[in-house]
Amino acid sequence: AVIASDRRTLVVGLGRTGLSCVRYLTALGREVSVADSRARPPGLDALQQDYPDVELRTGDFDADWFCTFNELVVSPGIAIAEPAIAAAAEQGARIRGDIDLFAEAAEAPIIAITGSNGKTTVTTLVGKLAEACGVNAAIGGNIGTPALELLGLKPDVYVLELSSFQLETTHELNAEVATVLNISDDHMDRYPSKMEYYQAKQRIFRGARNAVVNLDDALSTPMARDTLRFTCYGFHRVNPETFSTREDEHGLWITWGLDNLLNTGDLKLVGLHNVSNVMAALAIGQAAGWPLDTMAGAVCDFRGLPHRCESIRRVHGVEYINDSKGTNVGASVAALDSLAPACDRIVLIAGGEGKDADFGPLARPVSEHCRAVVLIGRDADRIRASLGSDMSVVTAGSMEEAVALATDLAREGDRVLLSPACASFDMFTGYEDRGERFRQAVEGL
Ligand code: UMA
Ligand code: ADP
Repeated sequence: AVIASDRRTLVVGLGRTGLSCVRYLTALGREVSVADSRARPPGLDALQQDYPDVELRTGDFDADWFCTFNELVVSPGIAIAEPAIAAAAEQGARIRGDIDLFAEAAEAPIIAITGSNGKTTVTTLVGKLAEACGVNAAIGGNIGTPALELLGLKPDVYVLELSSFQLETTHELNAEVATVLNISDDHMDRYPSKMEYYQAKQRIFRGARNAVVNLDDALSTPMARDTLRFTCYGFHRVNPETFSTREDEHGLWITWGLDNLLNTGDLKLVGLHNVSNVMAALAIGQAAGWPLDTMAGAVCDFRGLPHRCESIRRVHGVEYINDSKGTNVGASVAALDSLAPACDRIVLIAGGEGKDADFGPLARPVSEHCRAVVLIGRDADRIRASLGSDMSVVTAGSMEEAVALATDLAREGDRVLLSPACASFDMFTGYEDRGERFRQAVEGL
């Protein structure tokens, strides 16, 4: 028998996720309360209008109150190490997240995509492949629409982009296809060490049937193999049952097994990291059983997303590229390495809120590919300290100033690249705002 207290759930956080959890749980007839540390959390009006009976407590989390619940559904923006959450867990409360609730209720197979970089690009591309193959896909998760809002859409398949925060609170996802695209440092302000971040990502494989594995990144391989079926991809590893690449006089090909599948010159996406993303998407579609020829045509039509290595404009022989979504060191390293071959030198605009990252890995690509670096934002000095002393580095107080300085430093044949390696919240409302300000400054030149 279910006792009354078994039915009391505390939803922690009232952002998009929290609100989706309130909707879902109240529809199941569960008694829910909500906690949010902010005085006026974002979903407040919707909650008060649609759920006037749901108790909401704002301000500092109250451990005593948290301990009166036996289930906490925690939003991804809140660390489960928060003392009040840890205290409730200690008392035996079950700590879960929206994806855990979703996995229990999903009515169609789940394709689940995580990784430090490329998640949104691959998730969107997999959605396009599904569409081309006549498969009705519902797309959500970290990409924007909370997963619980996809329930009821009756799709053929769910395609979810998942963050390490969402996976941390997911016990069994049971995905049809799961992948960790790559692992490099991110969110080190939320994890005690790389190990915890890596382990959170690995949870995506729990209960999965197919794993898509990036042969170029050992950390993308499932730790526990069980009965998982592998579909692999990676550069220059032509092999049966593998998506790979081969170079010949016609350029770089993507291969499936021993056969050339498509020429990367036909892709509209820019950069080698995107060739990796295309192979990942094809491998996911292959694991899901979609027709290869249709997928090969559809990847060539995909133009990519704004703020991700997006070419804005060419002025006096200098191409300006907006990679504002390059929000960690690994992303900016990939952007530099993959954009450098098609230009003389790069003038990099970087900086912002560094999330306690180690900027050391930026030094090599900066010294190999950059003519100069323009730094902005709070952690500019930390980045400067990580770059070689022979690199020309200047600091700017605004995006407009950064673009003007970069323009002075660039020569014909160069690229000016905004790829900050940092979060944006010290100067902008988000990466879109930062990228938009870059675009406006470039268009004003
Ligand atoms: N917050 C508080 N107090 C609270 C609750 C939240 O200060 O009590 C703050 C958090 O610290 C965070 C912000 O509010 O800064 C938003 O947190 P949230 O958990 O309420 O976020 P949601 O609005 O529910 O959005 C979340 C994801 N956000 C995060 O993981 C921070 C969204 O990903 C996702 O699209 C959405 O769920 C739907 O699934 C965004 C993101 O930035 C794009 N993700 C990170 C990333 O991609 O790097 C992980
Ligand atoms: P995410 O959703 O994981 O943040 P996006 O697809 O939005 O990933 O891309 C964000 C940034 O990460 C891009 O602007 C690019 O700089 C970098 N990036 C994209 N794909 C890859 C990849 N496969 N490997 C390394 N970096 C990548």
